[in-house]
Amino acid sequence: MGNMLVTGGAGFIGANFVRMALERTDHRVTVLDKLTYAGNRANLDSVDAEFVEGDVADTALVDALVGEADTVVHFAAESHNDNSLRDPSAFVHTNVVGTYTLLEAIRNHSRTRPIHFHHISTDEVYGDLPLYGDERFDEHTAYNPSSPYSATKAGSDHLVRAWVRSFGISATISNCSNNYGPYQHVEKFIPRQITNLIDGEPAKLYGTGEQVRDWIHVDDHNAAVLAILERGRPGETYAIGADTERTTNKQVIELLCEIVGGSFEHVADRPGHDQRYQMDAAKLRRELGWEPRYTDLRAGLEQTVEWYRANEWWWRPGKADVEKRYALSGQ
Ligand code: NAD
Ligand code: TDX
Repeated sequence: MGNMLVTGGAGFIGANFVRMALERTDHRVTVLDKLTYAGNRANLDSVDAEFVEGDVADTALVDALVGEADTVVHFAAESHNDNSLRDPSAFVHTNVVGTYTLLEAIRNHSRTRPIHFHHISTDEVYGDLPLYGDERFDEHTAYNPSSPYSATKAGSDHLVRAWVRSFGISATISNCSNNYGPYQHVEKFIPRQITNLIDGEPAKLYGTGEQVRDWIHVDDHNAAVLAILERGRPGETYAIGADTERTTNKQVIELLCEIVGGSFEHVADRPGHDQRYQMDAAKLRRELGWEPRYTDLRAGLEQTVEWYRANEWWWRPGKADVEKRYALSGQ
């Protein structure tokens, strides 16, 4: 039984990951999370993991925690593009300096025993694709990030590769497409629309809504991360995406309006809005035998809507503030 340190484990994807890792593996899990606005201790209610509140950029704390781990899975990040357009500073701190701090701790402890680092990243590091083509991103696509968020994630990926090549640490990277599912913060596209519609408010579509995201259920993402931890090759990068049928933001909103009931309105567009993301996960499927389980977006959304209906206590407290912030930018 090994010790796994999970950073950002009180956030959306991290908390779902901790639950899955405890169910499917025999690792002991320690979570390091700063509990920013996006982190919620309740996401780990009745979960058998040790919880440490702290910053991934805190050198002494991180070195001590990495010193107890065999595996480190790094989810902690500032994760929302719109916030990075309002104030990028926390993105540089957490996504760049935080990742650097972890890498230095891994380098330090790797001198005396094996330790593996898995870095969770995003398809946004590749920039965007033309709306109407068939191109996809894969592990060989050149980096071309658009927003402060994606630029800091791109920077963190480069740091990981440099620490592998220059210092010989053991690390893997995964770049995943847009996630949805339980425990996602109401600032993000799908939960924002579900909770607006539950409140009898219109869903909010940026600009024309013709942009395309490559939606994947959070459990499919996390199952891929476990497959990489178990069977991935150190030093490698894996693209993660579920090959969901191409769906525009407008079509997602229309689906949600049908499922929850209600209507949508167009609001101000996001500056520099990426047009289309699409991942080619052939390497992950071929080499690690991973397959997504949620292949029907409508069914996945219905299940997610049920979760938000049943867990209003979870999302209600932050909802009004998020909408107040969006209103300031006409969104
Ligand atoms: P989230 O915003 O829901 O959660 C982030 C977590 O990190 C929170 O619990 C927060 O408290 C914690 N955190 C933030 N700054 C910290 C710091 N300095 N020290 C310690 N903890 C800190 O994000 P998410 O959507 O769960 O994303 C998790 C990871 O997955 C991120 O690295 C993100 O870039 C990546 N990712 C997300 C998506 C997506 O669709 N959400 C897709 C691909 C990749
Ligand atoms: O109210 C909205 N209306 C709207 O039309 C919001 C919040 C978003 N949108 C659009 C913008 C995007 O085209 O929906 C799409 C999805 O938006 P977000 O949920 O903000 O996601 P995105 O910017 O695509 O980034 C997400 O996927 C990649 C995550 O937030 C990142 O952490 C991840 O790296």
